[in-house]
Amino acid sequence: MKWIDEEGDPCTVSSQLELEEALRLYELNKDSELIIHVFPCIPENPGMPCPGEDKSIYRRGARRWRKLYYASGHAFQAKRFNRRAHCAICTDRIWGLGRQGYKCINCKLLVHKKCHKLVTVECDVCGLIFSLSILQAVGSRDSGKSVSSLGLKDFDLLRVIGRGSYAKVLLVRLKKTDRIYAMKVVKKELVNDDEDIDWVQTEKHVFEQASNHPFLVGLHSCFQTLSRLFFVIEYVNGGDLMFHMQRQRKLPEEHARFYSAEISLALNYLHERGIIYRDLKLDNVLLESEGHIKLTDYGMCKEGLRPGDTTSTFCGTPNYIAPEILRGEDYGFSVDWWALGVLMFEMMAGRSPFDIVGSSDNPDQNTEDYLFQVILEKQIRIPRSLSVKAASVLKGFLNKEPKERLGCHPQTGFADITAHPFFRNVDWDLMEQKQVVPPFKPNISGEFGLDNFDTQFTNEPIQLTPDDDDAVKKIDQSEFEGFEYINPLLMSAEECV
Ligand code: ISQ
Repeated sequence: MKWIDEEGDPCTVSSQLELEEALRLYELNKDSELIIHVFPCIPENPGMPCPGEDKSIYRRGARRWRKLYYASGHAFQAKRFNRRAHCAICTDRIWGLGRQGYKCINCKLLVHKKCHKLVTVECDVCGLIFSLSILQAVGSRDSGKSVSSLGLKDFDLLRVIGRGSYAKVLLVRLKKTDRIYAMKVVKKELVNDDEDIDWVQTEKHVFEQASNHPFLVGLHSCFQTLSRLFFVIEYVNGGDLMFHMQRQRKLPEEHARFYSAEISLALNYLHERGIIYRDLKLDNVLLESEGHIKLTDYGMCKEGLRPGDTTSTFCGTPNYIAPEILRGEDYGFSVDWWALGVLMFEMMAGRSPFDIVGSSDNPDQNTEDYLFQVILEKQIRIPRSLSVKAASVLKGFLNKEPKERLGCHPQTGFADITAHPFFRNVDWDLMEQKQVVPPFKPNISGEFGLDNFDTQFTNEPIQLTPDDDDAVKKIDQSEFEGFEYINPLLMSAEECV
């Protein structure tokens, strides 16, 4: 038997006790319906479908955007607990079928669903502004006045500023406020299997968390049309590190120290929240107008990892992929510290640690497989022009063995980085408060700083192609239910009304 929980996920019911629990929850939650599917046989292995079970019957619910429940500044998400967890209100164990517990996505407070309204302690992560803004937003919703979602009509589309395999990034103006944003546009027809759905959901969820950190680009809002998903993102006008490296060739160690320290703080913030970034590269490090960094693009992130947890998906940008991924091993946060090593090498040496002299003339050495072989086997040679401390930090991050890599010790990982001689003079607290003056202030020229973006993009025509009715008909719109979002932290008072 499979019981469909409130999120639309199937839960196996394999004993009378579990069936009674499903019935008890149905009564307790005053749910409008109790859905149970009965199959003639049991799954081959736990978690596998039963013989004859068509998984598409669950698709609607299973992929629905995770709902947030707000109370005292907390943003709770329903969760299923497979370990011992206790409610912070009544202290009883959170147990039973389905998502009986709520977990605050910010401070991780655990409570029973039935207890969440009793929480009086404010969320300590977001503090007062967050709860006030949420209350403002929720208050107007509860009083029947909806917080209207934004739409394409609310924006002037100004220019193309970037493009990836899935998405196009536009520079846009919110008409109501004249504020400028970046807008990531994803065609729904490209989001067509479970992995793609996960990707969009993860990106949105990481974005929501990122809005609380100075070195991560934050999300303003999300909306959709029949054919597209839109992420309205904070606009960072100084260009990316790839753009700047193409003009500087290599950076003084002092500059590389500043950028790598800010990047380390951003990565550590994500790791502390169970998120592996998995896509650190020069193109994803943006510079804001003063010269501080902001990481962007969370589509490759993996979330939900607890300390010591691992994952195994093969992904990343070839030049930055860590050896443990190439070896097909399970991996964790270590892959981000490897990528930081590659990026620091590129900044200080002006080339990749895996560039092979003359490889462009030899077709055999110009393949991805050859690059992977080099990453796995070649000993990294640090240019003699670099200082001893720089050479040591690069060797630390570029250790092919993740257990021995700088930053990867389960208990002291981040402290090992901050204590490394290369970072000796960094005041990490000042750095995190953006109180350290950046070594380079981008020249914000051209309208909106557009001179800092590649003309390959900015010269592209801006219009979005009209919807193709036949393609739109094939899209299951229920996949995208609940995608709309407005970030109360980034909204000004007049926008909220
Ligand atoms: C924000 N500002 C500038 C460029 C961007 C590219 C991708 C995502 C967000 C961005």
